[in-house]
Amino acid sequence: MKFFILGLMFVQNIFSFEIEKISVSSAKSSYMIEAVKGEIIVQIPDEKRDEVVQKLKGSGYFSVEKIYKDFYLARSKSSLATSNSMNILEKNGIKAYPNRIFRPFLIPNDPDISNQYYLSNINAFSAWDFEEHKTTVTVAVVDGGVDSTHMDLTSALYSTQVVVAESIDRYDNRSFKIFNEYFPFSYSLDHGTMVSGVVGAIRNTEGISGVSTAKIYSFDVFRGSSPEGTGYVDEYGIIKALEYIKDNLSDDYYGKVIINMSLGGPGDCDPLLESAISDIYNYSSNSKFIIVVSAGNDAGDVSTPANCAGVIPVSATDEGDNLSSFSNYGSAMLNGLSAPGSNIYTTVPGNDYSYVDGTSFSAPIVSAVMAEVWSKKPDYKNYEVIDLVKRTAKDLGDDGPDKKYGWGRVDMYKAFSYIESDLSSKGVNKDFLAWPNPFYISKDVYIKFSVKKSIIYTDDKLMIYDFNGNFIAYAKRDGESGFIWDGKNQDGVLVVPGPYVAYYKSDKGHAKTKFMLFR
Ligand SMILES: [Ca+2]
Ligand SMILES: [Ca+2]
Repeated sequence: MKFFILGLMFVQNIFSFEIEKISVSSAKSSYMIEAVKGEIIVQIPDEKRDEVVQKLKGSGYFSVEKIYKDFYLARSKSSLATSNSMNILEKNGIKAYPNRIFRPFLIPNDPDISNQYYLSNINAFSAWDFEEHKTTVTVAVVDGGVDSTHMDLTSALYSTQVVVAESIDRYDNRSFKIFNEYFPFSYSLDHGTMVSGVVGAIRNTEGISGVSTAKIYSFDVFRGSSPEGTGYVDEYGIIKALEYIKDNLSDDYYGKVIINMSLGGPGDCDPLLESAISDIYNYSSNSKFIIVVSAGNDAGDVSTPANCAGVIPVSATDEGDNLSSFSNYGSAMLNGLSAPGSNIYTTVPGNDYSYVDGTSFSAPIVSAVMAEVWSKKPDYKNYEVIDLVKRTAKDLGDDGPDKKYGWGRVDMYKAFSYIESDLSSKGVNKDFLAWPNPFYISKDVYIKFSVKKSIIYTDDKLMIYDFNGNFIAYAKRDGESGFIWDGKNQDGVLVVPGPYVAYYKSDKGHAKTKFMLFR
């Protein structure tokens, strides 16, 4: 791999490093990356350490600092461009890599008139019909922090947030201050609140519902990056966050942990990322971690770290199950999945909501589906969860796993049906179903219920309750095994949007199903 300067662009920021754009060419193609100017990451075997450090110091590097295992960050005065650094080292037979910059994968979006279509697209509403479960699964959102006072997020969050913040001492040593913040948290980017809403906005009648009921552990790795909100973090910072998760979230208290990274940058995976990622997977004997990463928004090849071995890269789809125009794709997707990423309605800071676009929002959908599967099946190993979600995804594009959609667009209902063997063996048609679900009063007029033949009997009734258990109305009989309801209470008044429960009871048995009602 050769590095050379194509054009220089310096971005001033509040800490002392400068960002440089460099062109990287591999055997296949060339592309621009952003990296910290004058810094390189070098892997130095222990037996060669003194010799290599000596060489580095003789070539203009004033600091060589161990950052992870046998990886070192070498810093020159920033007048030494990254590509020159690489060249000098290559001449000396030392493999070096740029300290790359990663950014969140958000695209500004114009509001559009739709709702949380992504929930029905992945069959979340039908999936939620399955029995509630209480096993803790944590989604670690490695992002720009979260607005912990958002009414749709507060109770989904742990009471602490981890901040990975750059710090440079008076001797010019770079390091990361890692500290806990307590409620209410600060946040460096709105992006983290948007991603968190998709993972787990609270399922109630207010605002939106996230895909899962997972607990969210928020990380702010963009703290201190540019104040205008176009945050970034270097590879060093990402490594520190991953190391923190491995060392601190392996405790049983957090249950299984899914690491969501809706960020990245162009280029191949490098040995430092590979090493940190494989350490996470190898860390615990009970395989309690999964890493899910957005594929990126350049309509080009899959970004890194999404292309690193072991992580689940996620491309974006739209309402019509087509690849979103901005979504990255490529051979790394053969290990990945796709999920809605266009027109995603989610939480933004200040108790507000907005439509957003990007693979940034596809990854948390996959993280959330995996979290739900894992909380139902806590005995599953990580690879069993990954396998199940892949095998139950809706195959799109070319037959089988492909470079655009990976194993397909996630289907939460199919994933759930698969693990509920008692249901899948009976076939879903025989179950007590609400249809259509979600139920839009304005366009659907009635929601229909089909009751299992085995429990249909005389003197039966189907009652609608709200989520707090308050009786709302009786559904009307419609045919032999069906009922309909028009969304009105017993006084003929339309009810408020939100989740409801239908309860059927006869002398032969009873059944319960949940559904979502929208205006
Ligand atoms: Ca809500
Ligand atoms: Ca396919």
